[in-house]
This record gives sequence, structure tokens and C-alpha cells, in this order.
Amino acid sequence: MSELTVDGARLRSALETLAQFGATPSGGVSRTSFSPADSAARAWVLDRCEAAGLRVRTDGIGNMFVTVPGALDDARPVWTGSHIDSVPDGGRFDGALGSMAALEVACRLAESNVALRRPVEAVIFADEEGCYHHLLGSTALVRSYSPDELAKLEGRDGDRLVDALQGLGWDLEAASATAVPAGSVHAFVELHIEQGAVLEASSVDIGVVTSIVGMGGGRLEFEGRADHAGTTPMNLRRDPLRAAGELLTRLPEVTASISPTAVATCGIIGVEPGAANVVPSLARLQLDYRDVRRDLIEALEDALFEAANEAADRHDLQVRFTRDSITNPAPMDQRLQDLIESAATAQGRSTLRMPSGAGHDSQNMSRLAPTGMIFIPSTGGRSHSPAEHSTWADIEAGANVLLQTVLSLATE
Ligand code: HGY
Ligand code: MN
Ligand code: MN
Repeated sequence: MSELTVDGARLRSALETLAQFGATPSGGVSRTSFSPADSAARAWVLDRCEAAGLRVRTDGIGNMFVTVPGALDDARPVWTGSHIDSVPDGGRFDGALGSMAALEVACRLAESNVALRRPVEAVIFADEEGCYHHLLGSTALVRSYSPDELAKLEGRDGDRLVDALQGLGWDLEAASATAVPAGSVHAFVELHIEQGAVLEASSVDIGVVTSIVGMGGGRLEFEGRADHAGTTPMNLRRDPLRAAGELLTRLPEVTASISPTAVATCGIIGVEPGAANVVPSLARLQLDYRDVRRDLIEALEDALFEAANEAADRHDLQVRFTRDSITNPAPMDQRLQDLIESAATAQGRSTLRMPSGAGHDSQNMSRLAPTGMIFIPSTGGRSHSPAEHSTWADIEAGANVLLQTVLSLATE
């Protein structure tokens, strides 16, 4: 019997249809979790799965699970999946690839009537891109957010997560009862675009991920004094945005003082009251920082706060730092790395073992179950931009490696 393969045309059509939800004029997508575009995409996923005869359930924070039953129905399931939310004006493949490939794997297994011992579940995680908290949905599977913590989570626009959930008619009690016991999942595998240029530069088909970087984040607020922009001499101002600017120019130096792998980014700046002719009273910076070890991330947080305090002192300001919880760096399971590599090699694909500098739900999943990640090349290494691109041939190849890996896990 020939080896089971995905339906490449159906996978392509699913990715093209998904890209229409939140499509932007630049050819990318803006599909923030819990936005109207995200809700429409969820409804489409639900219809598509029901039409294929697959059962779908959604947990209290919006993670979706699509089930293909196995012979041992009470056996621990094999999970595969990713996310369908995007960054603002992001690409069509980040998360979408692993989500649509997981649904394709589920459909293919269901329609081929292959004898599975374990159930297979395609999982679509909520808010991976962290509009409200980085890796929100998968974090909620590792540990439920407390109602207090949920109430404090705010989105990029300053809106509250609880309001977004209630706006969709969701039950807040269920949103803080999402954790899954460690050991209740047999294994997790995620297919993703590389989002860097390593595979392309080395002409390799498949990346086998060895580890994923750890991520921290937080909101830094400098508070000064609003004044008239025309009448207040430069040396008498308490301008928080000038201190914020000084801090930002020091990011390369601060990260280098921690480790050669540390990175820090400010992708959102807010100023109050926000008028061209008013010296601001408040500057708010949303920071993202990462490194390969948790202790380095903690040291980086402290160094960033110290640099912020130095800038605040120079301008006679108050400074506040609200830290998000840290997502730990995570090694990928050794046996799953071997399984992925064997599946790829058996399909005639070249492989490379490599770390991931991007964050992924897999790093949370690795606390629940043995976890592995499959990368395919990203053209020019571009990602988090409408320029994100991978070839249909690479997409189909990656999906077939995913299918064989899931099949091995579900039949063992
Ligand atoms: O930000 C990240 O690394 C991921 O794309 N959420
Ligand atoms: Mn992303
Ligand atoms: Mn992603």
C-alpha cells in the first residue's frame, strides 16, 4: 500500500481561504484573536470540520480542538496544531500553516479510515501573537489564569480581554478553568514556517527544532508633567517621551550586557495626552525581550528597568514597570526530533536541526507532553510582515512530514 499523503490542493485552498479573513491591502492579514476577522475565521473552521464529520470543541479561552477518534477512545490523544491569529498586517502563513496542516491531517486520517490506536486532535490555540498575553491560549492549558489575572489583561489598544470575551458571549468562569493535567496528552507536534533564513541559505527542506527561545514582556510607563509646548523652556520640562527615547537608544548596549543572544524590542509607544502642542505627561512602552535561558531573561528585565530608572532620573520622572509572566525557553523532545527526522528522510527530504528564535505554543506544550516542531523554509527569512512567503511545494512537503509523524505517534 502506498504511503498516506495530504491533499496538497485542499491544503492550499484552505490557506488561501483563511487568508481572506482579515486580508489587508498590502496582501497580508490582520487577524487579532477575538476580533471580528478572527471570529469569522473560527466560524469557517467550525463549518469546515462539521462538513467533514469531525467533532469540534472550544475551551473557555478560545482554544479549538478537532477530534479524530482512535480505537482506544480513552487513550491519551496526539495533538497537532498552531494558531490562526496574526500580528497586525502580518503574513498569511505564520500559524495558519500549522493550523490548516493540522486540519488537513485530521481530515486525511478520518477519510482514509486508517486504524488509529490513539485519538488525534487538531488544536488551534487562541491569541498566540499575544495581543493580550504572549501565547495566551497555550499558557492557559498549562495553568489556568486566575479571574484576577484575566481581569488585568489588556490588549494592544488598551481594551480588556474580559470585555472581548464577554462581547463574544463567552462565559468568564470557563475562561479561568482551562488547564489540562500534565501527562494527559501523548505528544504534540507543530508545523511552522521558519520565519528566518537559515533553511533557505543552506538549501535544506525541513528544520527539526531543537529548542525554543524564552520570552518576557512588560509595560514601562514614564510619568512627567504636561506643559505648554511653546512657552516651557527645554531645560524646565519633565518630558517622559525624551526619557523613553533615551532608553530605546540604549537597547543594543543593555541586551549586549546580558548575553550575545539577548534581544529586546519596543513595538508599541503610547503618549498622553497626545497633542502636538502639549509636552506629554505620560509615555508608555510595550516591551518584548527574549533569551535562551530564564535567568538571562530575568537579568535582562532588571537591566532594562535600571536603564529606565537612569533615564527617568535625568528627566525628573516617575517610572513604573508591569512585567508579564515569562514563558520559559524549552528544549524539544529528543525522541520526537528523531521521529520527525526519520519521517522527513523517508520522504527524501534533507533536514537540519536548529533552534527557534521565535516563540511558539510548542514551548508551553512541552510542559504537558513530549513536543516536537517541524520548520519549512521562509523565502528571504521574512515574517511578521505581508512579505512572508513559502512555496506550495515546501508547504506540502512539510505537511506530509507532519502527517507521517502524527501517524507514527497515533499508532504506537
Ligand atoms: O512573537 C513570536 O515569536 C511569535 O510569533 N508569537
Ligand atoms: Mn508570529
Ligand atoms: Mn507563529
